[in-house]
Amino acid sequence: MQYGYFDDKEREYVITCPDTPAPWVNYLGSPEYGAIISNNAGGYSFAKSGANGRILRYVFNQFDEPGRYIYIRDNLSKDYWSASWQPVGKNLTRYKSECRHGMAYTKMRALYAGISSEVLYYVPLDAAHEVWAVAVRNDSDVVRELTVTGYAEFTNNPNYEQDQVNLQYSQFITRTEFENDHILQLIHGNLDAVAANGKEVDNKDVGYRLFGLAGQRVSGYCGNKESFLGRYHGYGDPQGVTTGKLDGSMNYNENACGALSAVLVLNPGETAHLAFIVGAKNREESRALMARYADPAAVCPEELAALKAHWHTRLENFQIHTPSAEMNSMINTWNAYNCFMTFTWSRAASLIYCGLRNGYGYRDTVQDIQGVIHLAPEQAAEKIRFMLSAQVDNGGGLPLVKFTHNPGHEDTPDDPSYVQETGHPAYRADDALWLFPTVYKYLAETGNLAFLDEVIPYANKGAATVYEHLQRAIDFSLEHLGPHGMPAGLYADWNDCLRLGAEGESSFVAFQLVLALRIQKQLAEEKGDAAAAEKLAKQLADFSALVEKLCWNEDRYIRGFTEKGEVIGRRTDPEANLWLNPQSWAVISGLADSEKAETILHTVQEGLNTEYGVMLMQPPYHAHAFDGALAVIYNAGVKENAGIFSQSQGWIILAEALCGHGNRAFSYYKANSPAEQNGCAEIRKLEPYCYGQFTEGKDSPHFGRSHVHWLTGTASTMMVGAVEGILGVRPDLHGLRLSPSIPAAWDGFTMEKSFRGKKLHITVQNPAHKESGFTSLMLNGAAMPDNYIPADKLAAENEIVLTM
Ligand code: IFM
Repeated sequence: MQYGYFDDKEREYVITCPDTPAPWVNYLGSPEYGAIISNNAGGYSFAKSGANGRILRYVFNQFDEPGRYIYIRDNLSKDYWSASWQPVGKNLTRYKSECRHGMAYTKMRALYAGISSEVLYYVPLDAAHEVWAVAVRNDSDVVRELTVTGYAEFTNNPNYEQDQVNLQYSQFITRTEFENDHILQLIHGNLDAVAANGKEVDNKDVGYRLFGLAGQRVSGYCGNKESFLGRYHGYGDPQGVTTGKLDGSMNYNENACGALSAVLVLNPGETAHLAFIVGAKNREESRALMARYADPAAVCPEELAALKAHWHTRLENFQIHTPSAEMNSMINTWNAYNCFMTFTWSRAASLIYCGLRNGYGYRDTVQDIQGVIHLAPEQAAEKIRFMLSAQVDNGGGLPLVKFTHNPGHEDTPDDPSYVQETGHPAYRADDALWLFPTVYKYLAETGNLAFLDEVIPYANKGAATVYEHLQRAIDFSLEHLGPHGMPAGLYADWNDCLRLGAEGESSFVAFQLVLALRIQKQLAEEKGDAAAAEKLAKQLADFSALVEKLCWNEDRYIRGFTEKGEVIGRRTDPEANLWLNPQSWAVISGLADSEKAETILHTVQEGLNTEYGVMLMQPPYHAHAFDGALAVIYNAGVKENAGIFSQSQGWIILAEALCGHGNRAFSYYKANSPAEQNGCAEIRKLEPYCYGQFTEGKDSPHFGRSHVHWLTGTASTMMVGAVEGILGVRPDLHGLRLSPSIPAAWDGFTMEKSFRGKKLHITVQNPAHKESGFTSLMLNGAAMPDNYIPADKLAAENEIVLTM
C-alpha cells in the first residue's frame, strides 16, 4: 500500500492518506530548540535536551498522542474536526488531507465541510521557539462562524521521566497564567520572588513556557488540561471544543496546558490567518515574541522562505540525476536530511529515543559525521574536533561523550566515577578506530591537510595534533591485543550484542585496524614522516598476514575468538556461522585479495541476502549461543540476532562497489532503501523517506517490517555506500577519482558537486552498458590519462565527462 509520494521539486514527502501504519514524522528545529512532529501532529518539543528540556508532552508507545492540535468548530452545526486528521479522526470519505513534510517544516492541509485549513509547523532559523501558522478559508458559499482552538500540552517537569512518573512532585510545581494573548506556564513559579527580595520579576529559578495566539483576538483560554479535555473525554472530543467554550480555568497543581481560541467569521472565499507560538520564554520574552507575530500572514512566509533557502542551499552541494527516481529522492534530499538529523540529534530524540542517553556515543557520532562531509565539510570538521577532544590520552574513545563534555577535564572508563555516571564499565575496542575513515574523508573532501597539525586536547589531560591523536588510536589497539595477537574484544566492538570478552578477539576490529594502518601510513608519507611511514608499512604487512592466517575459514572470514578460545563464525558452526560485517570489512579494509573478495561476496549473496536486504548473520542464536552472545536475548530475525541490520547494508554496498559489482551493489541498495518501499508501507511500516535501525529478517514472522526510525548509523553508511560506492565519487588527498559501479542497464547519470570551492558538473556515460570501469575521462574538454582529476586542474566551473 502507498500512503504518499515524493515531491522532489519542493523536497517534500507528501502523505495523502493520513492513516499510516505508524506515525511518520519530521524533524524541526536546531540544537537550541528541537521538535518532532508526526503526520497526525503527534510529537514533542524540547529546549536543548530531549531528556531535561521537555516542553511539550508526548506519551511514548501510546499511539502518537498528544500533539500540536488545532481544532476547528462550526458554531452553527456544532460539528468539529482537527486540522490534522487525528485526534478527531473524521471519516476519511468526507475529510481530505495532505501532510507535506519538508526540510525542517511540516505543512498540513485539510478540507472538511466546505472549510479548508493549512497549518505550517516550523521552528524559525536560529530561533528557540516554534510556530504553528494557520490559514483557514471558507470554501462554501455561505458565511461561516468558526471557533479555532490550539492546544499544547506542557510537561509539568522539564525532565520528561519525572513528568511521567513522579506525580507526587511534578504536579505541584507548575501553574499557568493568562495574559492578553498568551498563556504562561511557570515551573517552580513560587520561587519568583525569592531571589528578588519579594519583588515579582522574571526569575532564572523559574521555568517559563509560552503558548500564544497571534493574528486574531483571543476569544477563550484555558491553562488546565483536565478542564480542557473534561473527565471521560479524550483528545478526540475535548469539552473545550465540543461545547465551543474554553472555561478560563488555570492550572494550579494537576496538569498544565495551553488552549487558546479565536472566533472567525468568514465570508465565502475569505481566508483568516493566525499563529500559535510555543517556547520556553519568560514574561518579557513572551510579550516581545507575541508582538513579532502580530501579522502572521506577513511574517511566517518570510520565515519559511529563509528556512527553505538555508536547507536547500546546503543540499545543493551534491545532487544526482540517475535513472532511479527513488535513489535521486533519497540522495538529493531525504537521506541527506536524515544524515543531518543523526548528526545533530545523535540518538537523543525521536519517538523511540527519549533523550535519556544524555550524551554522544563515540562510535555512533564519529560514523554519523561521514554522512554530511560532502555537504557541509566545515560543520563536520567542528564535530570531528569535538570527538577528538573526547579521545582519552591512551588513545581510546570515551564510550559516551557527555553533552556537558569538558575537554581536558573528563574522567574516563578507568575511573569508577565515569562508570557510575555513564553506565559504561570499560573501553570498547572499536571506538577510536572510526576516526580514520572519518578524518580521511574530511581531508579528502577539503584538501585541508593543515587540519592534521591542529592541536586538540584529549578528554582527560594533555593535547596533541590530529595526526598524533590518530597514531594514539592505533597504539591503543596495539596495546590491547588478545592471545592470538588480534585486537581484544574489550567491552564490545561495533556489535553491542557480541561480548567476545576482554581477552577475546574481534575480526571486525582487526579489519578496522588494517584500514587505520593503511590510512595512517598514507598520512605519514604526506607529512614526510618517513620513519613513521616505514614502521606503519611493516605493521600493516605483518598484521594483515596474521589476520589473514587466523580469520580465513573455507569461504568466509570468521567473526572472532572468545575469551575461552572458541572460534565464532566458522562454516561448520550450528548457529551464527556466517557474519556479514567481517566479509564487507575484509574488502573495505583492503585486506582481502581479489580472489578472496569474490569468494566472500558470493558467500554473502548465497547465505545472507534477502529481498529486504542482507542479514547480519545466519542462523540466529537460539540453542548454541556462547556466554557473550547477547544477541540471543532477541527474537530470531531481529536486531543483532540475524536481523537485516540496516547500517551494515552501506558497508556491503561499498564492498561490492569497490569490487566493481555494480549490479549487485545497486540491488542491495534498492532492497533496503525506504523510497523503494514506498509502495509496500503495510510491510515496512516505517516512514518511506528515512532509514530505520533494522528490518526483520527471514526468521521473523514479520519479515520486512522495519524499526527504530531516523536516528541510526544507517543514514551515513548508506550515503557513503551510495555516493562513494555506487556513484563512485572518491576524493583522495589531492583530487577526485571517479569510479562508478552502477547497474549495467543504466545509460549513465549526471551529478553536480561542490568540491573545494569549485563546481563540478559530472556526466557519466555508459554506452556499452558496463557495471564499472572507464574508457575515458574529459575535464573541460581535455582528455585525462585515467579516471583521476587532480584538484589543481580544476577551474571554478568544470564540465567532466566520464565514459564507462
Ligand atoms: O554499533 C551499535 C551502535 O553503537 C548502537 N546501535 C547498535 C549498533 C550495533 O550493535
